[in-house]
Amino acid sequence: MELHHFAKHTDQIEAIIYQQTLTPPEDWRTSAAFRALNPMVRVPVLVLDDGRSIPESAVIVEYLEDAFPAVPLRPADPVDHARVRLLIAVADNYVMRETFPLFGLFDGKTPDEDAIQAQLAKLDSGIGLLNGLLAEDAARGPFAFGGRVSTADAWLVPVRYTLEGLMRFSGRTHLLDRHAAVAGYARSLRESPALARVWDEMEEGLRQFMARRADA
Ligand SMILES: N[C@@H](CCC(=O)N[C@@H](CS)C(=O)NCC(=O)O)C(=O)O
Repeated sequence: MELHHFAKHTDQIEAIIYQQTLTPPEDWRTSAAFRALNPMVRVPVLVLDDGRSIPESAVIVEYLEDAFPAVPLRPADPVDHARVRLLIAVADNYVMRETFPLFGLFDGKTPDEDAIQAQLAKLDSGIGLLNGLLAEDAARGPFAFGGRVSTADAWLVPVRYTLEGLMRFSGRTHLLDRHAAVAGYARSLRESPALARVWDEMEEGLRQFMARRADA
């Protein structure tokens, strides 16, 4: 995933959008050139115009904030910033991380229902934590925190989209029934055209992936 032209964009949200949407070369898992960009052999990787690369989404987001300070997505107040970081930590460590094993579990030829239930319980507990944080701040507006787009939204959009994908993939459409704030975030993010665009492009990416999978 390369972002050669990100410097043309005027704010970080545009750059973050490109982080989400540009696709790496087909052979990225085996390519020596890709390994040189990111020894962890994972996407995303931000490649600067001068060829230097920055892997790891958390590092990329912080770099974009440092490189484009004109439109800050980090709150100036340290306590508010801590809250944004907490949202990110909970979304990443207790929600996103618990979704990954489930895709594998649901994809098995003979799904192990006990293992699925155990993993769904862990995920439900993480979603509950995130839901609590979102609900506490809901009165201030549609976004993750403070009624304006922040770096927390850069995390929350893909996390919420992943939950959407998991519900569709597994047919377990009830996963967010008890978590109204997390469920409703899919609607409220559309108040920002940039966040809506990230969601729509992830949707299109998944559609293409599923079509390729069905053909294979
Ligand atoms: N901590 C990394 C995780 C990145 C990650 O795990 N990316 C997945 C795709 S979403 C990946 O590249 N997995 C390796 C693979 O698919 O071979 C980050 O936040 O950038």
